[in-house]
Amino acid sequence: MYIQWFPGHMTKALRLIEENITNIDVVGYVLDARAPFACFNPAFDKILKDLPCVFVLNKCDLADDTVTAKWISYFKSIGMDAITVSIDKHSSVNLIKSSFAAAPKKSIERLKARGVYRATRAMIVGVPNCGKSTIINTLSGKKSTLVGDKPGVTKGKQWIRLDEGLELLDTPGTLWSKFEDQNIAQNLLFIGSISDAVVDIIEGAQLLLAKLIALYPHLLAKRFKLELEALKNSPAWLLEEIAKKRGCLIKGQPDLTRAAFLTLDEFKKGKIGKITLEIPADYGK
Ligand SMILES: Nc1nc2c(ncn2[C@@H]2O[C@H](COP(=O)(O)OP(=O)(O)OP(=O)(O)O)[C@@H](O)[C@H]2O)c(=O)[nH]1
Ligand SMILES: [Mg+2]
Repeated sequence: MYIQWFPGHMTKALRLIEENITNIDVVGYVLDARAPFACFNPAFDKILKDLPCVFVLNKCDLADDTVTAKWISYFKSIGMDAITVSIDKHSSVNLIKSSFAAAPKKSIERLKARGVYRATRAMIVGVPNCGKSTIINTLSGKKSTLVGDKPGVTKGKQWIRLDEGLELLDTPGTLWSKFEDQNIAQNLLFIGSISDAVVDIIEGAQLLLAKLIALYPHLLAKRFKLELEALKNSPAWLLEEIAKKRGCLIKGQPDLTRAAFLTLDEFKKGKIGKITLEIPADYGK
């Protein structure tokens, strides 16, 4: 399966980010904690230049805590600020705000030196569906921007003013314009940043099962009530087995499409367990 997904609105979104960069003091770079490396967008290297950047590892409630700790150590080791947050943690709000406040913001310092005081302007960027708008709503304490469990919910830019001297710019999700490494594209599909509609869903689910067999066999076996031995079979066999066990049948035969959607959905919602698909060492990072 070859995945390529760069719809027209993403070119527009990258242009929007580039056009607004001169007004920004700090960037909140949101990464899905289940696949942080896949969430890096090489296009940002050029656009964000030397702006201070806080990496926000989001959806930590769905990720493997041990691996999340490894990612935080990795960011520290390269001198970058990174924080872990999730929708279910109230402490996330203060952590994000204080990280933006602590980032060294040359633009604000220059203004202060001239006696001018204004709010810090933070731009929130990241791949589709990583939780940018949710983070903004959590910070503002209300539904300031639209969120949804599919990629491409935010279409344009939107400024949200918070009381305490912080203004946030929500941006649409953007991706790598071309995936040299299909492993990255697959991980983005599994975490919901690439639309299911652009792939062969059965093949996609089999690829996910292959990864889970390698990385988290115990969780997979437990969720689908299988013996560990059974995971020695092929992912294709496993998907059929899932179809049978979950009653995804058409005229008594396994309905692989339904089983594939079910498998991907259970992974995305964290029902298989707290899982991270990437560890820093694998990416030479
Ligand atoms: N479990 C969990 N779900 C989250 C978290 N943050 C966001 N979500 C969910 O992830 C989905 C996507 O959230 P959005 O805030 O719309 O993501 P986005 O990055 O703004 O997406 P685009 O606008 O499409 O680029 C929603 O269903 C959220 O409820 C989190 O920390 N944990
Ligand atoms: Mg959004």
